[in-house]
Parts: sequence; C-alpha cells; structure tokens
Amino acid sequence: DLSGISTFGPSTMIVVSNRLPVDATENEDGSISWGLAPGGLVTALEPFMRENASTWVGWAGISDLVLAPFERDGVKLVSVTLSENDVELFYEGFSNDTLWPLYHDVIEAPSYHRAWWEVYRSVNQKFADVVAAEAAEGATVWVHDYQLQLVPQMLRELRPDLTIGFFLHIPFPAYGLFSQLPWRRQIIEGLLGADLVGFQRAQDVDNFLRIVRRIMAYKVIGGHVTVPSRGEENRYVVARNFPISISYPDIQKLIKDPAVIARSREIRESIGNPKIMILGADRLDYTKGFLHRLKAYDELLSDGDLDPTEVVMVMVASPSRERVDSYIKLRDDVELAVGRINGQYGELGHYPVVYLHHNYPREEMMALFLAADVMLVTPLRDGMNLVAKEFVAARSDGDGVLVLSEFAGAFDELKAAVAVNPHDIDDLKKQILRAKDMAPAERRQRMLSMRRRVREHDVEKWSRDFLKALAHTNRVS
Ligand code: GDG
Repeated sequence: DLSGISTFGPSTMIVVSNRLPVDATENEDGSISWGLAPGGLVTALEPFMRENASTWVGWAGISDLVLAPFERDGVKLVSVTLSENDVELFYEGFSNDTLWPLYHDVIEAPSYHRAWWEVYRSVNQKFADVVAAEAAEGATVWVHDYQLQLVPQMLRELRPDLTIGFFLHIPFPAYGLFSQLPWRRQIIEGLLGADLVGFQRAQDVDNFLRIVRRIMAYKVIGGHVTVPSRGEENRYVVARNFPISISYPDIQKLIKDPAVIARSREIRESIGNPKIMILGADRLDYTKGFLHRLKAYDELLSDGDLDPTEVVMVMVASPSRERVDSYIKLRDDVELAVGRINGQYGELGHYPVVYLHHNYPREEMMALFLAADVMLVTPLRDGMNLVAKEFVAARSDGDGVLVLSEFAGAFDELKAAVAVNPHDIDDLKKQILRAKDMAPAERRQRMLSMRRRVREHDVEKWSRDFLKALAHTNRVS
C-alpha cells in the first residue's frame, strides 16, 4: 500500500531506529498492508512528528524486503532493506550478542567477531545514507539505540548541516568493561558525531564521559565534550541523562475500561483466588533476573516462609530473540526451574508458579498489574525498565507493592519502591517477604509518591526535554 507518498517532500524532523514502528498484516489477495504499531516511542513522538512533516527511518522487520516509502497517520515511513546476512551478523550478532551483553555488565559473555563488526558498520552506513537522502536542509535527526551508534558520525560526514541527537535506551557500561571492545574507539567516535548524546541514568553519562576522556583524550567540562576538528572550529557535544517514561494518560484510559477491571478479577479467580499474587512481566532476557527470582521463591517455599497453598507467582515471559543461543538456553533453564518448583510444591489444580511464555495485548498486561499484590521487577541490569513505571501508573487504587532492583534505571526515580539487590538471593527473599507483609497505610503512602513522580515525568515530557535540549545545543555551538 503506497498511498500518500507523493504528498511528502524532504523532512525537517527524522527519527531513526533499528525497527520501524510498523506491523505487517496480510490481505486476502496475499498483499501486505502496514499499520503503525503502538508502542512507547510512537506514542511519545507521534504528536510532535505529525506537526513537523516528519519521517521515520528503520527496518520493517522482514529480511530482503524492498518497500517503497509510505505514509501512516501523518508520518512518512522509510524502510531500510536488510539482507538475511545483515540480520544475522548486524542484528542477532553484533547488536544482540556483542553490544547487549557488554552493555549489561557482561551478565553473559559477549562474543567479539570481526565479521560481525564489518556488517555492523555497513548496516549503519546504509541507515546513514537513507537518512541523508531524506533530510531537508538543516533538519533535526534523532537516532535511537545501540544498534545505530555509528550513524551520528556517518551522517555528520554526509550532511554537516543537520542537527543530530542520539539516545541510548540501554545502560552505558563502565570503562573497565567497555574497554574490552576491540572497536571501542570507533563506537565513541560514532556517538560523538551527534550534537547531543542522551542516556537513561546519570551514571551512564558519567561512564560515557570518563571513557571519552580516557580513550579519546578530549577535554570534558561538565557535560560538554570538546571535539577538535582539523582546520575547522572545534565542535561541542553535550552528554546528559533523560530518563524515559510511559504515557500516563494512555494507561489511565486503559485501567478505566470496565473490561480490563473485570478481567483483573477474573485473573485472580482463574489462579484460585490466592491470598497473595506475585507478578513478574518481562521479555525473556537474561538481564531481567528470572533465575535469581525463581531461586529466591523456591527457597522461600522450602524454608516454609511462603505457604504454597496461599501464594501464586505469575511469571509472564514474553518471547524474545529466539534465534540467539543464550536466549534458547535461558528459556530451557527457566522452564526447568519452573517445572521443579511446581513439581515439588504444586497440587492438582494449584501450582505456585504460573509461567506464561506469551505476548499479551496491553489490556491484559494492565489487568495483570491490577490483579497483583506484589510486583517483582528485579533485573540484574536494565537501562530504565518501563514495566516498573507502568505498574505504578496502573495502580490508581493506591495499592500494590513494587519490589525494584537497584540495577534498573527506574530506581533513581522510584525511591519509594522496596529496593532490592537481585544478585543477593537472601536480600531478594527478605524483600519479597517485606512486600508481602507491608501494612496497607505504608503501601498506600509509597504508591502515591511513586505515582506522582511518574505522572509528572511521563514520556511526553521525556521527548520534549530531549528535543528542547537538542535545539539548544545547536544554537550554543
Ligand atoms: C529497553 C531497555 C528501557 C512486555 N511483555 C509484554 C509487553 N511488554 C512491554 C512492557 C514494556 C515493554 O514491553 C518492555 O520495556 P522495558 O523497559 O521493561 O524493557 P526492554 O524491552 O528491555 O526495553 C529498557 C526501554 O528499552 C525503553 O527505553 O526501559 O531498560 O532494556 O512496555 O509492558 N507488552 C505487551 N505484551 C507483553 O507480553 N503488550
């Protein structure tokens, strides 16, 4: 479906991310239509993009697909074609098996392959070339995430007239870890092609600036990096944190839906109306701490601190990166652990773990949040963690307890959560019990303070803050 393309000229605002925010649906005649897929980034940027003759550049999610630009809801979508080999080496390889584990504190060992790096570079160049061809004179370009860290510099070389912002959704590691990367210098140079480099947490900014100093020996004062340019004036790059968030109004609308409220009751009934429902909902990823959580729960049951007839832990594990070896292994390990616990402590018709390897609609996620007494968000390392903020935003009843890892970016803002170090199984056990036994007044006080924070710092504010800072950077330099 190519309707609407001709109404667009070059764009003054371009968003670039690995994936286009689109879903394909197959028509009766076998042709494919594309719709804008709702998601955090889309919601955050949609109003802004519609006002600004905007373009979104990204991969449509199907290899070797050549797709003409098309328009959806006032946004022009431009697809970057990736070959099967690109997907394997750039996406599954370098992005998800080198950068992802390295940037998450090497929870799994990163693989360093020169062939993956070469394809990472060439795919980043493809993205930069497409953007360069789409952008109007002096346009603003916002590049997203770890898959595209070379795009800012490549783009600056092609189009010095552009204002370029970059935002990293995942953590930026400490020097001692980052310096493992054989291509560490190239990555830093790639990022420094931007005018503004945004991170989730203040500690990510600190890590980045320390690395810039040590690897590039550039002058860093406050959040400003001076990038010397041969024969030209020096450039200035700003590094700052912009904690991402959720759409508060969207969630308020969802949780008022009578069907969602009814469903939350139904969920409790369907798991046998337990005294306590504990919930976890994450992508099935080794950063999210599934095995640590299961170990703590198993020990609480075997110690007799939790009664298997009174408590149910619902564990939603949404399918993720199913072709990467470490994810295949993780799934096996999680399912083994769940099976052991249910075999040991379950009875006919009642199991202490309800494990769901599914992708649910947003309505179902909200109903789950509303049904839970205790929400466990216990990643070993996480850039932000939106599930924590979604849970808080959903609990307009002021009830529910959030147990939150200190290693999630959200911890910097949600100080009223029950803090936990998920690497410490005893601490996990202790905090789960504390959450379960917390008095209603304390639950309410903590929840209200977290809700205020999320309401006042939602995703719309995040994108506004970033784009304002980006416009400002350009003026100063
Ligand atoms: C990366 C960073 C950072 C999950 N299962 C289902 C489902 N979800 C939704 C959640 C939430 C989103 O997916 C996951 O976001 P997170 O932030 O929790 O984690 P990552 O996917 O790892 O995201 C992270 C984020 O980028 C944004 O910058 O916060 O740190 O790692 O919205 O609700 N949604 C539906 N069905 C599911 O089964 N509908």
